[in-house]
Amino acid sequence: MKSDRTNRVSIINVLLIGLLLFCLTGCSMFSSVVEEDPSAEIDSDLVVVGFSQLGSESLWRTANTASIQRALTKENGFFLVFNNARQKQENQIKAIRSFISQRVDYIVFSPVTEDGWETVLLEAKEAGIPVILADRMVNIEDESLYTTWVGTDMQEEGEKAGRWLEEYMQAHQRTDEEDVNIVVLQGTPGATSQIGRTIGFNTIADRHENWNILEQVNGDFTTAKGKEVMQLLLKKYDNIDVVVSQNDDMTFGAIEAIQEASRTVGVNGEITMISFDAAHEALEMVDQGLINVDIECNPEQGDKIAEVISKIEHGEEIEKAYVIEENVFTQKNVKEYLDTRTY
Ligand code: GYE
Repeated sequence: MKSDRTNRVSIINVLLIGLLLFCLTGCSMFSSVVEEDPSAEIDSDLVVVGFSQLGSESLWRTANTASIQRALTKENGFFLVFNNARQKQENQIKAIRSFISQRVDYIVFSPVTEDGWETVLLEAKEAGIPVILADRMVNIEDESLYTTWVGTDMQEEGEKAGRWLEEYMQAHQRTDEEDVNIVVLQGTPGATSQIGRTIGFNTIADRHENWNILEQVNGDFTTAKGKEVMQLLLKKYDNIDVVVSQNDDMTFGAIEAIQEASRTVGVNGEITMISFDAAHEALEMVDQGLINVDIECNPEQGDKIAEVISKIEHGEEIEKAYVIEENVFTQKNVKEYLDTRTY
């Protein structure tokens, strides 16, 4: 087992050096494939983990990558092979296949969307490599195709947003007869966070006849797309009361679009802003009153993933899902979290 690992690690080392040289000589295609330092001396006891991150579309994603890289270090006994799929499922499938052929000990991956993973997960299972899903989920019938999942309860996050709006409307004495016109900026279609937050919010919205969802549009979890779709929505509707934006990055773009259209947002503005993630930059905007509420989604998943792998290594029982705790931030409670926020 030990010498097997040593062989694998040295093969990987050679591959990494080759890849680095390849990149240094002008290849940009693979520039983020490997972030390990290939020249580093590798301990043969290290647990080799292939991590396929879905992209770098948001502050949340950057924090999530950093959290996993911080946890799966050499000091903690891991050798991490990192791949950034740039929001493309085909890149993730390629990365997973390459991890299988490198015979890594574990595959960690954050699936960009839920469908279409059966074949590659079966290949990993047949190769005897445990797969740990991080953040998003896969939609498959055979749950034995992955070992466990570490993430957050996205549907609950959507419900929290809806419940906050219910209370807000009550506090502002908006009666049930008065229409509340809502637009929803959705994340990547088919991603667990888009599906869960949509179902969660709509479950609460369905209870209110006067909540009028004008449109739900794809903003792809990015600031640029968030701004673009918000500009279109503002041209189309002059009666928007609430924007539900399924991540902070889209919220930044939406706020820019709204302000450029000479409209106002937030606690003292015309348009109520509901956001998700609670990155530091967004929490500052909650503090300033530009975002009314930010539903936290916790990207700090690295330690839990490291813990789960260690448990498997020690032959301990593990759960099929680990759900990370999260909070809701408004102007009332945000100050106490601002200083300690790491992302
Ligand atoms: O909210 C968003 C990111 O899947 C929870 O993906 C994640 C989401 C997160 O791009 O910012």
